[in-house]
Amino acid sequence: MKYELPKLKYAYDALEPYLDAQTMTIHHTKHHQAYTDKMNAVLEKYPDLTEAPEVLMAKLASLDMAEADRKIFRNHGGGYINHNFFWQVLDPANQPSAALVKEINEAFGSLAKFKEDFTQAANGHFGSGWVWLAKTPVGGLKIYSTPNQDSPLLQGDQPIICLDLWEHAYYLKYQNRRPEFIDNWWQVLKMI
Ligand code: MN3
Repeated sequence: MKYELPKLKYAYDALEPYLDAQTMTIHHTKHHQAYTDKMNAVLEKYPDLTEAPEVLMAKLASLDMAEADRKIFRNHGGGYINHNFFWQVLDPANQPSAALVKEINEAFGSLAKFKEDFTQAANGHFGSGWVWLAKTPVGGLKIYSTPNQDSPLLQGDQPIICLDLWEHAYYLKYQNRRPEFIDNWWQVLKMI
């Protein structure tokens, strides 16, 4: 089972000036491509693992794999899955979801409080990783960050909103100004 790099549904400059075209191009065609290729290379060794990467990730610990390969799939399969999701939540065609806003209001008190908590989690994350709004198996909403390319699927949660905190996501435009990148990212998130 070989996976292709999913095409972006919008142009690389569609999120300007907040996310610049050069960063988007390199992020998609180089970084996401590399995660995809390395995931394919490890899955090639396990032809019986035919389920979707998201399904495999959710039961990673029980997969019949060598430990070194499990780690590779966690990192590169995670990179493949997380970036698929990242591009989707930034699609300019997204409409704010009244249902999601209602859930967020119930969980965090208000949209403003949610944004504050999410931003705080992003700014507080050390090193590379992601910050998530995720839905737990019992339906609650949680904000947390994960290191590296770890997916919420690893703990049984479903990602709802995510932000890539790796330097490759922002460094060309923002350099060391990660808080500014995080603030500007809200401008291109149209789901809420
Ligand atoms: Mn990335």
